[in-house]
Amino acid sequence: MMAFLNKLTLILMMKFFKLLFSIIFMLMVFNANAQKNLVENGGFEDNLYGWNDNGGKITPWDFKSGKNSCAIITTGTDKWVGIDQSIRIPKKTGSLEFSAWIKANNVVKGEHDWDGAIFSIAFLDGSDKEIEGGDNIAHLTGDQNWTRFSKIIKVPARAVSFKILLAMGNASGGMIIDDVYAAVVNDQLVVK
Ligand SMILES: [Ca+2]
Repeated sequence: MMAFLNKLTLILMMKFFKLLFSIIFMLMVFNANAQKNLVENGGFEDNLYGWNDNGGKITPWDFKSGKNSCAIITTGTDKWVGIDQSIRIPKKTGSLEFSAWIKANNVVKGEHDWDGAIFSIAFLDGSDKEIEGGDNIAHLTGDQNWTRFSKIIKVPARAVSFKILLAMGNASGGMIIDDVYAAVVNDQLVVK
């Protein structure tokens, strides 16, 4: 009887360790795939440090995480008001994943289809000239609760850096932004 119980304990312990090791292994794989955020001060906890500021305001009144976010508020539909950040692309990057949390309040766009509260990516060559391959990730009008907008974009061959643009583009009203993120995509994970 004792021998049987010992054997049972041993089997149970082995099962437990197998489970423990597979959990540890999964956590290691998960960590290896969690990529570094390339955006400087993407959560606006350090004011507008790292951003080119053309009308952004740090606000503690409404945010997604931390203590602050960035609000862009406009009264007319005749201007491009916003913030941007240019970031060098790490070597051998195939694709980049971008995301940001955005909330919109009463956004009324101007006369063009592309006007509105905008989150977009532009790619730049070695002379800081914009090249094809950029994309719009969010284009909002009206009201929108806090929503995470994200997209994986393939890096064009000649791209040296990318620019993240968050703006009220010829639109009135307000947008609030938090947790802006850009990271290299582990290409093995992308289903082709
Ligand atoms: Ca924040």
